[in-house]
Amino acid sequence: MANWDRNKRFLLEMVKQPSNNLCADCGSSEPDWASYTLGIFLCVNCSGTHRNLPDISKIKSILLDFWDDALVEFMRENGNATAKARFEKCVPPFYYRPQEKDCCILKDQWIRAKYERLEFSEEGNYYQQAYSSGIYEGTLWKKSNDNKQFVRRRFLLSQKDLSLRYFVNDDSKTPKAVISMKDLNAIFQPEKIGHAHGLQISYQQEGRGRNLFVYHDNGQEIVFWFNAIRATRLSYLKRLNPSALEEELIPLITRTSLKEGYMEKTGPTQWEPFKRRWFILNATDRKLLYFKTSLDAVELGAVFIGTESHGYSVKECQPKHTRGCKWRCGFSMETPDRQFVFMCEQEQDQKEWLEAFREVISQPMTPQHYTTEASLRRRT
Ligand SMILES: *[C@@H]1O[C@H](CO)[C@@H](O)[C@H](O)[C@H]1NC(C)=O
Ligand SMILES: *[C@@H]1O[C@H](CO)[C@@H](O)[C@H](O)[C@H]1NC(C)=O
Ligand SMILES: CC(=O)N[C@H]1CO[C@H](CO)[C@@H](O)[C@@H]1O
Ligand SMILES: [Zn+2]
Repeated sequence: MANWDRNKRFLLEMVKQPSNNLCADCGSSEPDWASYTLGIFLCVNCSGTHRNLPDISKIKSILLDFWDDALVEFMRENGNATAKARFEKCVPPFYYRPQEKDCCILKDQWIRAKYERLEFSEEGNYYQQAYSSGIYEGTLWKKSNDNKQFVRRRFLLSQKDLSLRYFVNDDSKTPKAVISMKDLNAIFQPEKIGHAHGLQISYQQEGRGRNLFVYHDNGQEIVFWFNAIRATRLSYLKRLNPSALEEELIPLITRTSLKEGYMEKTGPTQWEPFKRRWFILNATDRKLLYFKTSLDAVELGAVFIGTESHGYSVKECQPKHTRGCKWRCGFSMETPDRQFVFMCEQEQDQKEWLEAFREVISQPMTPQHYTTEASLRRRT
């Protein structure tokens, strides 16, 4: 019993040290689990994945389990920093390191890559070569544009011409689409897509926002695709900005939108019935895109969001009428051309949209933004 208490105290001291006070795999704070075969401190969520790798990692709770002297000594000799030096020795710069908030598949594969496949323990690891070699090819399930079905499509990613193509048939020579790395953005959207491995690929074509929704049944494959796309995006960014530091380009590889979700919207006279639309607010290009549903391939429209001094503002409001409108939390957006009225389902949502718009409106515009504004206003 004496050992039980003393050893628990030792572990609680260890886990407070700066190198151990974050989960070794997702960086979340106050880890209270540990792998006593790898010598790392973990959050409960990551410990769940370790539990699925029993040949490599064995898990105990710091507070609830019994720790004998030898195991405590092992933890002291190892720890997060030692494990990191060994298992994260050569993580490619473009490789996405998941954080606490990220989806399960990213965290699960990061843990498997590090400890099971030893993907980052030596230079030129077999698995790492797969997504670093400049070309990646295979089939993915892609949501059909006409209905909710997913269909098999062959995809080909090439670093040489900085593009992603896909083909309707396995043996077709002519791609259905050639997507440039210029505006391509790939992010996991498991909830929206309704599949744990669901990946959304967004891009621009003829000035319109477009989406592809894909998944692969195998978790390793979809994360390889994701990182192969990241590698190709990084080559594109390097070619575009040859003098920039790699650290400056890495945050630009993939972006998340400021906010997305359903709202109800009426037409320009505000007497038209309200219609539910899926909105995406992008802080980078200051565009609010809207789609018929969350899984639509092509945008219905886009609104540029400028600054207050250019006549853009948002405020809470009640609409003139409520035809077609099921939701009650309204706000309006003023632009130089017209007023928009939006209805949100929940007050929380309304608050988040208002905050998101205010954040964009408060940022100064760049020359690129003036060009975007001019082209969007011409379109409407
Ligand atoms: C870990 O977090 C994910 C969401 O990020 C959740 O779906 C999953 O159930 C969690 N697993 C455990 C073991 O808590
Ligand atoms: C926002 O727009 C920029 C420029 O078009 C694009 O590169 C980026 O991927 C977009 N972000 C999202 C989340 O789609
Ligand atoms: C993922 C993570 O944040 N783990 C921590 C484990 O310990 C190392 C070494 O000090 C830290 O750098 C990591 O932040
Ligand atoms: Zn964790």
